[in-house]
Amino acid sequence: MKQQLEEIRARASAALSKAKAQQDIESLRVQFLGKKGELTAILKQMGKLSPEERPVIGQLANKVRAVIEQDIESRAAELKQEELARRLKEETLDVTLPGSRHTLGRKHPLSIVLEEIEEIFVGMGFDIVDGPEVETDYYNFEALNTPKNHPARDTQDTFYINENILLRTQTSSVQVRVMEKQKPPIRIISPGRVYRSDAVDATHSPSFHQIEGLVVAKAITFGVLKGTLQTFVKRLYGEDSVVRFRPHHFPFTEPSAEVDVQCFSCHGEGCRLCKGEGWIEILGCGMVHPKVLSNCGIDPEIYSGFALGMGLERVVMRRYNIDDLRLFYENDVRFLNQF
Ligand code: 2NM
Repeated sequence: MKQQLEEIRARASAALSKAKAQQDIESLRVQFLGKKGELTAILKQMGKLSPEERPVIGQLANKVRAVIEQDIESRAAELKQEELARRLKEETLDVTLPGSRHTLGRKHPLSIVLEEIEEIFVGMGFDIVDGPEVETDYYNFEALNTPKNHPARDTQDTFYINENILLRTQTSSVQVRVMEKQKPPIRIISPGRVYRSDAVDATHSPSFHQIEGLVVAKAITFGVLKGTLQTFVKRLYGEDSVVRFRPHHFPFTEPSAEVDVQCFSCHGEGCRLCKGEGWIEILGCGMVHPKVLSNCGIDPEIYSGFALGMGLERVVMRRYNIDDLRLFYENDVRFLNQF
């Protein structure tokens, strides 16, 4: 029995040294020390021994158990060390590798120029107002002195939801809403998206952006309009800009005008940028039609006003020499990264 115990110890030791994983160690523990293990099997035979032999073998058995337990523990510790060494080697982190860059987005060119225009008007005391893009026929046309038979209402030109509801074709509808609610003096701009039933090409889009301005107070004259727009154009295009007013027609203003700025590339000589004209059209404007004022509950005998409207895309295209407006809406970062 003594020999058997020695032999178990030797086998356990050999097997443990070959164990490759914690699982192997665990099954060896069961094999040698478990309830149905080899050591227990020996101890069960202790009854056959003489009273003299019993304590000697008992002691030896305990020693063998202790040795095996010790071997198990040290082999487990070894394996843990090996595992750590392996992971340290495998999971090395090269801190000298270049980092992964987080690219920051940037402002869209339309936003850059819109904010600049807003700042100019805010500097002259204007408020910025917003309104619905889905409008009623009344706010988009009727209130603006654009009656049912007016060509601007053609279904070819306007997106109708139904007979009475449409996508706004101008942000003047916002100004009608403000005039209805607010007593003069009124000094606002209403930038925003507008819609026209146009096919997409380099210079047309069914959806684009407008900035409209409105001033209503006592004693607002065409002179105030000219002064305000001259200031605006000089702030946008430089102090030496030359501005000209040309008579025009809009249903919601009387008199109406279009504003040109002298070509900043050729100074009026005529070049590619101004298509040989020497002048570049930048906005439409006029004195608010008395009918529009009274439609909005403002007495045209007491108050007068001027209004203006310009297309944002066109301003931005000229600023950055962009020849195709589709670039604004395609979200190609190669384009957007340039601003
Ligand atoms: C333009 C040109 C001229 C305009 C008129 C109004 C309102 F609401 F007061 F009647 N808002 N905007 C206006 C006037 C717009 O766009 C080319």
